[in-house]
Amino acid sequence: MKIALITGATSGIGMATAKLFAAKGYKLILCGRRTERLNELKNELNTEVHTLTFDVRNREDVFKALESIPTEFKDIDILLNNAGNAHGLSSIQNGNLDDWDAMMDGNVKGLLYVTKAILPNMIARNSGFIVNIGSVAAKEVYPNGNVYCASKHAVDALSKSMRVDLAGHNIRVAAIHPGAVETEFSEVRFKGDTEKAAGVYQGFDALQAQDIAEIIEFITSRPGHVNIEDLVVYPTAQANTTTLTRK
Ligand code: NDP
Ligand code: 8X3
Repeated sequence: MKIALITGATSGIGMATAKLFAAKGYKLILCGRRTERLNELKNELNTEVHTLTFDVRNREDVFKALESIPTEFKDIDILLNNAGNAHGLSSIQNGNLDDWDAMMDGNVKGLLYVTKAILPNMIARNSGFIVNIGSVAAKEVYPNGNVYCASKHAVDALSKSMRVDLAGHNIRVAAIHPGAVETEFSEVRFKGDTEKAAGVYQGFDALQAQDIAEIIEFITSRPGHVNIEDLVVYPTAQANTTTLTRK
C-alpha cells in the first residue's frame, strides 16, 4: 500500500487529492495549520490517516512534526508539496512586506524544509515521488503578481534542480502548474474578501481542485520508468495569465 504525505490538505487541491488517494487505498499523512479540518477529513476518509499540524514557514516545527511520524507511516512513497498561497495583488512599489515574507517563506522555503525532512528516507530506500505544485505564475509574470510569481518561478527552478540532484536515486520529481482553480486561493489572496474572491471565477468554467487531483493521481500512478516532469494546465477559457474569456 502506498503512503502519501500531502501538505495543504485542509483545502482545495490538497484536500481533493487526499480524498482521491484515500479512494485508491493509500495511507495518508495529512498536513496543514487548521487542526479541526484535518480531524474532520481524517474522520471522513476510509483509510489510515495520520495528521500533522504545522506551519511550513516555521523551520523547527516542520522538522519536529515530520520527525514525529509513526514508524508505520515513515516510508513515504509520494510527497505532494502543495501548501502555498498568494497574499495580496499589488504593484512592486506598493507591495506589503508581510505579504512578501508569507509568500517567499511559505511557497519556497516551506517547500524546501518539508522536502529536506522527507528526502533522507526516500534516498535510503532508493524510491520516491515528489510532486511540486507550481502555477502558471511559475512560467509567466502578470501585472501585480510580482512576488507570488517569483515564489512560483522558484518552485519551477527547484523542481528542475531536484530532478538533476536526485538523478540516480530513483526518485521521480514532477511539477504541475495550474491556471485558475476555484478554491480558497483567492479568498486568501484578497484577505477574506469573499465577494472579490468569487469574482475571480465568474463568467467562465474555472478548473476545480478535483481536476488537478486527478492529474496528480495519474502522474503518480505511471509505471516506474515513466516520469511526467512538467505540466501546465489551464481552464479552456484561459489562454495565459492575462488572457481570459468570460461569458
Ligand atoms: P487553498 O487556499 O484552497 O489551499 C491552500 C492550502 O495550503 C491549505 O490547505 C492551507 O492550509 C495550506 N497552507 C497555506 N499556507 C500554509 C502554511 N504557511 N503552512 C502550512 N500550510 C499552509 O488553495 P489551493 O488549493 O488552490 O492551493 C494549493 C496550491 O496550488 C498552492 O501552492 C497554490 O499556490 C497553488 N495554485 C493554486 C491555483 C489556484 O488558482 N487556486 C493555481 C495555481 C497554483 P492551512 O490554511 O490549514 O494551513
Ligand atoms: C494561481 C494562478 O494566475 O492567480 O497560481 O497566479 S494565478
